[in-house]
Amino acid sequence: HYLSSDPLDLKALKLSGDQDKIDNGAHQVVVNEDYNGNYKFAAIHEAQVSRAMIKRYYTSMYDRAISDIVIIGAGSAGLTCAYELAKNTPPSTKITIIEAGVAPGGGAWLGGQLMSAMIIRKPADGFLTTLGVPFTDEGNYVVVKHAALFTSTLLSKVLSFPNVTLFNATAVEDLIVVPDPLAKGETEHSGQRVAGVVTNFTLVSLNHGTQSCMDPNTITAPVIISATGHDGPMGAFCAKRLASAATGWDKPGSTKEHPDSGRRHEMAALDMNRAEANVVNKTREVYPGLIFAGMEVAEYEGLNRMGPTFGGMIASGMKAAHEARKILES
Ligand code: AHZ
Repeated sequence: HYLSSDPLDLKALKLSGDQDKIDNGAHQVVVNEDYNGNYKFAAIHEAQVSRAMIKRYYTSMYDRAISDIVIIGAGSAGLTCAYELAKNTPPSTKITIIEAGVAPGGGAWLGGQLMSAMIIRKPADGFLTTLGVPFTDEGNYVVVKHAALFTSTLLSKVLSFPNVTLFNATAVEDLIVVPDPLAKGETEHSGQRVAGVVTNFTLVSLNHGTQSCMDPNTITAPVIISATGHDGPMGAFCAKRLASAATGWDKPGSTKEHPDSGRRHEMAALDMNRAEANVVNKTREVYPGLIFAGMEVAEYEGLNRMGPTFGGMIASGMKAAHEARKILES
């Protein structure tokens, strides 16, 4: 039943070298929805499946490297926010949701103590009416029979907006913090603003302690909404990052202690433009006979990290070699 151009004919394809036939899915559609022993699917080539996923995923990543709004965390708060924004902003607004878990929804698949019912106090029940989620009215509050009904409805509506993109199994592991071009004079935040997020696949983020440097990726956006909850391996992520910043620890070059590690220094948030030159310029003998190079300089000096750009490492390595020769020759 197969045409000669059928992609399942690997030998013919290999001989012809015709990648178009794989890309364009040249195949014969012979289907039969027969549950009496003769069910037939349309033929498919494995590469079609791979390419259908890869093309979409990496096109999305490419597109969303510059977003308008990033929402961190797809729990009840993050998803509600995404819905409200998608409904009330122009359809060209790029709303990007980063969710660390494989399953979006956070804790909103259940009510309290792992029980099913979801209690919502008035007047927030208006949102259920907007979504079309059924509930019972108990006077001062309403009850959705199962939290999963709320979350699955909200999730499906959020994902139906063409301008909403969800990257799940992806964690925000730092913030991009840059000098704020609009800041006037000395401000509480040293004239800096958040300008994006630093991301990695969650499985990578959870393994930084077991492998040396697995560099992240970045997404820039003028507005970041952090709704990471308080539980789980990365809960309250930005709240903790900002608590560090409030001590002055996060200001590049600060000499204050990091509140968690107690170390005098630790690298600051990501800013490619400041980070690389600072690392090179601060590469030096930090203790008689001990030179720091690369990101250890950023850790020691509390400098910005640069993310996946390696010129600073090369130049810092060069400078360290130069400093070492100076010691040897002195
Ligand atoms: O996986 C997390 C969850 O889905 C995700 N998340 C956390 N850290 C992240 C990171 N990068 C990307 N660094 C991350 N995603 O954020 C989501 C948070 O959802 P949630 O349900 O935990 O938070 P929420 O604020 O939407 O809802 C909280 C629900 C609670 S907890 C609570 C109590 O303990 O008293 N009461 C309510 C109503």
